[in-house]
Amino acid sequence: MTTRGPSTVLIAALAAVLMTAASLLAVALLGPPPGAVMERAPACAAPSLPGTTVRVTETDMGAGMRGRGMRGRGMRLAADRTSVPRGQVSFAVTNLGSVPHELLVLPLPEGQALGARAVGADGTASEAGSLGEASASCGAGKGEGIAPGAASWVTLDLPAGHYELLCNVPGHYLAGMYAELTVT
Ligand SMILES: [Cu+2]
Repeated sequence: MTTRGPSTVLIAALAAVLMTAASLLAVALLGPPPGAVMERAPACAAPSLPGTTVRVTETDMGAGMRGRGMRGRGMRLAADRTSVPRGQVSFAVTNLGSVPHELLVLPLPEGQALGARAVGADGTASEAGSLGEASASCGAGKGEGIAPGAASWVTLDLPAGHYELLCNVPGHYLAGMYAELTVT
């Protein structure tokens, strides 16, 4: 059995100090996350995701547009691309608004216009046929809604076709929170 001499202990301690310094240096060099330049610092950001990543931002005008009804509140769902190759598609959703939002991925049948889904008395569209959703604050998949400043993400396997990305928080689809995604 070999015993650790004082020099081995010293080297181990030195290595630990160096590793701590290196991680601090990495934070300093990489700087603040991209979200830091936004008006409101996000509570979290989506991690690196597999496949083609579609970045979705959700906004509402909040206080500045009050009193003009849902449609006048500037609710918007925007994706950074309108077309992706079939296969693994990840959605990284950031809520830049002042109220909770979510993202649903629904097929858009041939001949059906964007934003034209029937909305029930509860202010939501049918979620039948949904391929998936991102509605967990700072998490993947389904949750209780994405809090303002938070992100959510989901990875889906999408065949070629047309899809409608939408927020189905009551009233939000009618207020204009939808966008089209074509998978080729
Ligand atoms: Cu919404």
